[in-house]
Amino acid sequence: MADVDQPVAQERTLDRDCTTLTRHVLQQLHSFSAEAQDLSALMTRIALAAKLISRRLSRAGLVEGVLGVTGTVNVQGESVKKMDLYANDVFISVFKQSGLVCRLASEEMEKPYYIPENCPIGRYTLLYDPIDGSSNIDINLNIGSIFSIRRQEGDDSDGEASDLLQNGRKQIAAGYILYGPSTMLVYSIGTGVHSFTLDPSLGEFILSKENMQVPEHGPIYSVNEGNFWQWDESIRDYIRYVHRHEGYTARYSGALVGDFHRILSQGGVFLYPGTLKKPEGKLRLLYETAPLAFLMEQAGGKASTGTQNLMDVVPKALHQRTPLIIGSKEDVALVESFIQERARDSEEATIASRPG
Ligand code: AFP
Repeated sequence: MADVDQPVAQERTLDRDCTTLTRHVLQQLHSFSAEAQDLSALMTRIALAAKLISRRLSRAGLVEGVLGVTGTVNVQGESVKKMDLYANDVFISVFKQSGLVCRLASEEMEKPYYIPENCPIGRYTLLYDPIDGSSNIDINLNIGSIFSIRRQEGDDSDGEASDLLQNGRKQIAAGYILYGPSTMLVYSIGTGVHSFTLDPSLGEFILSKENMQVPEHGPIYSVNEGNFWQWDESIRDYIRYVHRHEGYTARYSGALVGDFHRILSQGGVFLYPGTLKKPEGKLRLLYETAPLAFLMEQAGGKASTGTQNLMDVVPKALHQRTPLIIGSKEDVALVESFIQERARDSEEATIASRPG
């Protein structure tokens, strides 16, 4: 007997296979307006960058010039890997002659990179971390790229890009690429968070999950506990709390994108707090923490510096760092409660120590 459900199942599979990133962006915006076309074109080019980087990574151990360091240090004082430079150039290259992006700002460049031929019409700036978690490259573990798109405000005639020094709510799109067992692209244009998986046989990112929602609470805490004695007492209080209570488990890969993806998928909290030597933490606001905060808010979670909603932080400089506490609402609130408690205690102690 013929299987009557077969055509339906086949139609569903075909529909899923045809939901490419480009089509999805246009569907999300329910429009073919100029802005919708722009966003779709921007995402298509980011996807191309992702495919180029992914292709190079997949052959890293086989070809010359992929693994290892360049021997230089970047603006952050970190040693630059060959893949950092390659990925940085890939993003610049895919936006040349796009007419879309006038400036790109990245972890690897002290100042924004201008594409003069795009600037008269390019209304957008791409902020990105080309390779996040680069210490994982040489040992073949997961790494990522993070991106954020902002509208250019003003003509930036002095080349200072000061319009970028605004809070995270100015982002019109953000996302990341995870180079893991498969390559995934997760993005939001303010209409939820959607994940795509690269189908190597098609060379296309195909929709995996629409409207990802982070659980209200999750079992995972993700933090570098090697910094325990470098943290403020309030963060140590939180860690002691999870050690003493059942139902928590630690996961930390040393690459933010993978750790974030786990929290987004399963719930819990990722922390990179300030340390004694670096009270502002390690992670950069404009192209690491703000884009991830945008995604987490869109997925129903929260991002905080510990004392402020991360989306409200206004940077004073392009490469400014912020502490990061991000994930399920309840878990972020729990970390914040330890910080607030210590702040209250120290305020009371100050008042009590005042003479008379
Ligand atoms: P690298 O790119 O230098 O490996 O740094 C990765 C990163 O910026 C982020 O991806 C990690 O979450 C974090 O730093 C790890 O830092 P620690 O090694 O200090 O835990």
